[in-house]
Amino acid sequence: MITLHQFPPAFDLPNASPFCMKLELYLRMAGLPYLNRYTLELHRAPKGKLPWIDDDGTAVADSGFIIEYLKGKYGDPLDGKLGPLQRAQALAITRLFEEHLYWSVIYDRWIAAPGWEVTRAAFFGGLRWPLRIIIPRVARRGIRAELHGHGMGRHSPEQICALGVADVDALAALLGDQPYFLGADATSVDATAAAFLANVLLVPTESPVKSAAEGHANLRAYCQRMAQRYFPAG
Ligand SMILES: N[C@@H](CCC(=O)N[C@@H](CS)C(=O)NCC(=O)O)C(=O)O
Repeated sequence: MITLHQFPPAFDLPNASPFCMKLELYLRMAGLPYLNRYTLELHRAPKGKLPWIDDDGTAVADSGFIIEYLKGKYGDPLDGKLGPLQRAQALAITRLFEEHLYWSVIYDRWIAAPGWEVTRAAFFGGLRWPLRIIIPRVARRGIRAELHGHGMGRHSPEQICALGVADVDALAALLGDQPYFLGADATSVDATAAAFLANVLLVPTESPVKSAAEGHANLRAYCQRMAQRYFPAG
């Protein structure tokens, strides 16, 4: 049995970590049974980040490597028929979400003042004093350092917003009027896309990036379509 180690749900989403939500969505899309284990124990994760899986004693970390592992062991019902061009498009779209848009989402949640108020209350509001004061400060300092290391955190707030909005506009153009990112059928890139878009559109934080996404009817409809199909109770 596959055990999925991920953060506990937050923001009324299956997961407020887009990477965790991506993997749970992939498991559902591929029809693979799994058990959820909600955890904050990053030190137990093989690479110190969530999600990771334990598959009957085999530990695998990183959502991308996990999906490759699952395809190798259980088959590839979603992407098996894709040609080289579609695979290249999927890779480019995945990188756009995970390696670029992700960082403006992180900035909006953890650094921009309105987002931070909401994030602090949602993630740390339940802690007892003085942890309620100390932990969020330490966590935010770590995120600030990560943003700086990536490079996104070196830009002005206006530039970070503009970069995020440009990503969202490009993704809306790539989706166009197709039901899924690669056409008529859902593929694994939709696990990434729907998880990241839900973490932009369906969160209680407000930001120019969220407003830009809300301005694209196709992105809103896509998110709804994916949620109804794969998280029908949610
Ligand atoms: N490339 C990894 C990224 C995972 C990742 O960044 N997870 C974040 C949550 S969204 C995390 O665990 N952060 C905790 C930390 O860095 O300390 C994947 O695809 O799984």
